[in-house]
Amino acid sequence: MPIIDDPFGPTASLHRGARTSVASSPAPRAAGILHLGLGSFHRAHQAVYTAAALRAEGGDWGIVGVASRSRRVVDALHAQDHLYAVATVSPEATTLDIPGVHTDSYVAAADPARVVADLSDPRIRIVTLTVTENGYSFSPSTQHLDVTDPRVQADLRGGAPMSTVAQLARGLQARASAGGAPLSILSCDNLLSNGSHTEKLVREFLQELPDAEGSDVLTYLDRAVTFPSSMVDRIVPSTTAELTDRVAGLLGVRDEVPVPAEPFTMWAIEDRFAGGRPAWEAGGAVFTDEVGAYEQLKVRLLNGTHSLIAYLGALRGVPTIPDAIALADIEAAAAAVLRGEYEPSVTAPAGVDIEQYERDLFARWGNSALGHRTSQVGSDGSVKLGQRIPGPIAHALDRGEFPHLIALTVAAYLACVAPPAGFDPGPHAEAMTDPARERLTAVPTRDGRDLAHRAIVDLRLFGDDVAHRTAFVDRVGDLVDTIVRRGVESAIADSLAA
Ligand code: CS2
Repeated sequence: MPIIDDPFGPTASLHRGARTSVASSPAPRAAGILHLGLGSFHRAHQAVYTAAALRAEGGDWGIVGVASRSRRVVDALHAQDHLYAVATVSPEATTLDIPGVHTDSYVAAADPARVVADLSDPRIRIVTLTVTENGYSFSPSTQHLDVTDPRVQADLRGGAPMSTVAQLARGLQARASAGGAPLSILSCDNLLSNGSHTEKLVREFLQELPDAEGSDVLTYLDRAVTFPSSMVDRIVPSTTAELTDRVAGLLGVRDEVPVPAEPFTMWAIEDRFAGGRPAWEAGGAVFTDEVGAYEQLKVRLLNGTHSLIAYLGALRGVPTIPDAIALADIEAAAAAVLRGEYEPSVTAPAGVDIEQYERDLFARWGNSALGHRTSQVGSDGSVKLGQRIPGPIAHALDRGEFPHLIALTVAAYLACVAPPAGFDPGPHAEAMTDPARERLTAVPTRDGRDLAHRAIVDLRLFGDDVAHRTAFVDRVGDLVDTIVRRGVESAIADSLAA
């Protein structure tokens, strides 16, 4: 039985013109949150917690959702009174929840000045971000704002800002001039220390501006703006036509933009909000001083292992994460990297039972009803792996141990997105998008070691420390050669036996 869980009562139609009325239009109320990155993850995570907070305590915490470029979700949301369904999917059941918390939405690329104007509006007290690891204009090689990025350069010259960091910086300037109301900027992306990371990049952008432009706003930042860190967790695959049809069947009306998600959900947040916050704990969010420990646990154990499963799965020719983890050698490799190479590098936050957490991970990856694609998890590996692997590599090598399965993760990643001449990684690898693809393939490489050197040392994809770990770089190269010459099964067997 679907649960249609609507905070505002069943009064209106989800879709204009639909015959059946099953969900509501939210009661008119003001927005207090501006969200940048109106993708599926935000709609199945922060929106659901905000709905629970509004149900519990009310408050002017409606969300204005800003999509970066695509009109698809924004147009559909306007046509549906900003209502959509979150389908919680497991092999046992599909249940529906309609958050109904968005008051408006628009596309930043079409209206960048509006982002700045909204950021300067004192009624907005929180800006949340889900712009992906790739959306922060961060250079792993310098560990600073990527001032060589043409978009950042254009944003520094002035005009309507197109990059997220510039939108925040320009919005903060406008807010400082408009009275400087307190504001919190809350990153909800899978980055370690995502709050201080965002703050650092915004400040670096402002420091690049001529003095007169940058200095007042820096004082305002010190006085009235906070950047709390948060750890977000919920597996949210892309929506498929099959899911859209299934939701239409359950709802009795057509929702063009439903979001599938797993039953598990978690949010750990630092409680440092300059202008108040919704009662997100009503949805189960944990407010804690240990967000760093939660982030490490999640980014390494879940996301790091997820990357391994995705690349090995794609090379084995399987379309989804549950298909991949069902293969005995991939399951063994996942268990080995998780327990032997990631777990030793983390300290569990108080109250988290790490063994239970790990058992849950295998059940979550195995959720066959979700259909999470290997190509989705494998996309943007150049930026994702930079968050997931450097700490655990250093931790293992400094203790005299060798992270063979992390080396295999990187080798499989390279075989997928920069396949050596004559090697066909298959359709799921080809479907992976990655901002470093062109740089990786621009120069032909002689063999695996040459490719690993180009990625890790020349391009510094995973930062400075990994670039100096020569034995690791060579091992990655040798594993690329094994994948190409003897197949991914051999590379997995070699890594497990090492
Ligand atoms: C995944 C994450 O795509 C990926 O890289 O590892 O999106 C993962 O599903 C989420 O972080 C789960 O919270």
